[in-house]
Amino acid sequence: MPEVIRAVCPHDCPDTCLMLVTVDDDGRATRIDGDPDHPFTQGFLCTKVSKYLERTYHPDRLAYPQIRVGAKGEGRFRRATWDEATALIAERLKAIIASPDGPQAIQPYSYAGTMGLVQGEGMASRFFRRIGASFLDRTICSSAGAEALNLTYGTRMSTDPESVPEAKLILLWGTNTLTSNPHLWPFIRRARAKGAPVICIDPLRTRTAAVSDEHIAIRPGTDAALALGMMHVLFRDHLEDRQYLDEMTIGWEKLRERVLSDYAPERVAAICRLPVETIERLGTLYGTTRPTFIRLNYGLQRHAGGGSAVRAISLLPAVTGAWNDAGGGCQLSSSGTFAFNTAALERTDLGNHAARTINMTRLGEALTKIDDPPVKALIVYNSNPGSVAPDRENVLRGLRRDDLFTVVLEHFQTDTADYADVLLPATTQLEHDDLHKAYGHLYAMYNRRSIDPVGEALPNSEIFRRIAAAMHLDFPDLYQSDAELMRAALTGTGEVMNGVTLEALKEHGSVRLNLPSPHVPFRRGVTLKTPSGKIEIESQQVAALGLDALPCYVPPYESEERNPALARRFPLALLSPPAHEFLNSSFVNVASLRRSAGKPTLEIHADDAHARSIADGARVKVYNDRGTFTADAVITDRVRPGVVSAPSVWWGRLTSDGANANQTTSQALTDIGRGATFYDNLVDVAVL
Ligand SMILES: Nc1nc2c(c(=O)[nH]1)N[C@H]1C(S)=C(S)[C@@H](COP(=O)(O)OP(=O)(O)OC[C@H]3O[C@@H](n4cnc5c(=O)[nH]c(N)nc54)[C@H](O)[C@@H]3O)O[C@H]1N2
Ligand SMILES: Nc1nc2c(c(=O)[nH]1)N[C@H]1C(S)=C(S)[C@@H](COP(=O)(O)OP(=O)(O)OC[C@H]3O[C@@H](n4cnc5c(=O)[nH]c(N)nc54)[C@H](O)[C@@H]3O)O[C@H]1N2
Ligand code: SF4
Ligand SMILES: [Mo]
Repeated sequence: MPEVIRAVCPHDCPDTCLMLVTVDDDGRATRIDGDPDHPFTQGFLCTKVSKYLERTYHPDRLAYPQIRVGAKGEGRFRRATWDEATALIAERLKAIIASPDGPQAIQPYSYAGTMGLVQGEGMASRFFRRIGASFLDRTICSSAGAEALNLTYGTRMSTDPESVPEAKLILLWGTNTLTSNPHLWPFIRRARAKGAPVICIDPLRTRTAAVSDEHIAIRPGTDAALALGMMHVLFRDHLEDRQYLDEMTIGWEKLRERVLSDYAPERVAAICRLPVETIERLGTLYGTTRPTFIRLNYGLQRHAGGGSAVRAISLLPAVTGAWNDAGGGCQLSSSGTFAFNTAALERTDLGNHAARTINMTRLGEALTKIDDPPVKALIVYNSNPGSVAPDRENVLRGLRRDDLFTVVLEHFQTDTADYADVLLPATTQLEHDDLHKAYGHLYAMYNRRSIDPVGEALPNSEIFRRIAAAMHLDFPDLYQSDAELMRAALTGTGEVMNGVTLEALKEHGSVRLNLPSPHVPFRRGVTLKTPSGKIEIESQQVAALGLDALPCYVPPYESEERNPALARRFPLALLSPPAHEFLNSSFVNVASLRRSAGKPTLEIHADDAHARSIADGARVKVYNDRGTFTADAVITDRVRPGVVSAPSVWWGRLTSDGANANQTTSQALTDIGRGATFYDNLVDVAVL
């Protein structure tokens, strides 16, 4: 009899779906579905993860450890045993630790290949802390917005997504919901059925924008100005909620003065390249409707002023008091609502706290420029920086260094794996157990292993245990089992986690946090974890970063405002958001998904195409001073003049020119949170 096992989608996606895996009598998974009983998953999986079995049983899955035989980057390996591979890693790491460079020359590099707590940083953190390696500042995705919310609200909490059907107005702001957060859509649809208009603010007419009631095609990187312009309308027309502002915030009077003097709709219209009427109407609609819900997402943060933009937008519901309403407020990430004991799981008490920290967004620089000490060993897990990190030419130049020892834990031979000295096969989510929080809902989740590992693959946790053993590291915390790691994460967790026990998680697969339903995080009367206990519209902590204490508009680095000479040479703003069929660089090697994604394309407006004699379908090169990639031109009004879009993130090794959009992206960091600025990227395009 086939068995149905509850698992959790491990991917970096706000939806964290509960999955049902059907396993037949000989232990093979034959079906994968969304759990119909889960309140957020509601019985469906997205386009990509519907193909998770094709990915899991892919003929290219890494099935045994391998050691490099070719030149660096050639991607040629020979088969090794686990003992041989871990012995080699132990020997090389010990030699670096004993050398004058010391343990800080060892660099972990990881992100969110799996969001699982155990197979994420659980054992890895313990290992790197115990050996005294450098730390990694994990900034490639969400740190600008996360930090902006921490500074403004003291936490990363959001509107309860299940309360969205109560909203009477929905702004989808810098989010391609249908692609990157599809399980929110049924809740939006319910609000819409009751009459709530859905307005999408995105430079691109994405599939989400196309089905919204209105699409506002803002100029990239200017969202803070739009939010402050809306506030101008709100204060000018007395649409603010004084009671909420007085009780719950500090600095609102100064904000009022600021937006009334500096952010008049006429000025904002010029900055955002939108009609004045749009700003007036949006401000009025926002101020005269309750409850209002804003889904803001990561797209708008990947610019110089990404942190300031999140601060400004997240303050709109403070100005109107929308935070006080069920279904009102805004949602960026709910992850701060969870209270797993990550300190105990990752043993953040251990190790050399004075070790340096490398910003993952600047991996290219770290590998090619930093010398105190240089990075001598790079250990990559849960990430594919050879495809996804900005300024790819620099990253690959660094990875090519002969004196760099690189270990990659992976499912596949990715762009990064090509550069490994030792390539180790890791298990997928179906092959290991794990615990999950979510950043788009309020359920803690348990992933039960459903099949045996493919080949000799091992979970990340076990790989680090084996490397520790090969190094003869004599610390019991490095040898705890996955079950013990889960217990650590679930012990001493606080009230919000009451009821979130391993037993309950195993039984139900998913347990809602101990919160009222709906959870209204910033209702009047709540004390926040900021220094003042209030929403910090004016923030001394922000001022200490050298920024304005009040929310403000910070123009893109690569813009006429900040670099007119560059803007003349490279007049087109390139966005490279995820393709519908891919999850960052995951799934690009899954044949059915790659077929449906087609080839690397560049969407360009007819005006910009004609000015360059580019015909629809022509092969073009997209370039700036950092690098070049090629794509097929698609002439479309889905992009506005001056903006081009290259759906991403392709693997260089699977494209005809070996390149991808990150050839052109920069290592510059956001104003708040030291985050990546993938979409702050000027290019030009020419027929090849
Ligand atoms: N299918 C799919 N789903 C995913 C992912 C994936 O790769 N594929 N990735 C996952 C991950 S890691 C993340 S972080 C999330 C990301 O989810 P989203 O935040 O939705 O991410 P993006 O697609 O990068 O950006 C959303 C939209 O922002 C727009 N945008 C770009 N610049 C600006 C701007 O300056 N202002 C405004 N208003 N909009 C702008 C882009 O055109 C894009 O349509 O999605 C997750 N879900
Ligand atoms: N141009 C451009 N670049 C981008 C983005 C963009 O929109 N445009 N998006 C950015 C964003 S938002 C993000 S979050 C980053 C994402 O960057 P990454 O976190 O690197 O994400 P993925 O590309 O999905 O690669 C994850 C890798 O982890 C591996 N993996 C999965 N599970 C496991 C496991 O259990 N063990 C091990 N050892 N490996 C595992 C997968 O096989 C995959 O190769 O990319 C960023 N780069
Ligand atoms: S929507 Fe997100 S969480 Fe759900 S299956 Fe797809 S990637 Fe996974
Ligand atoms: Mo991300």
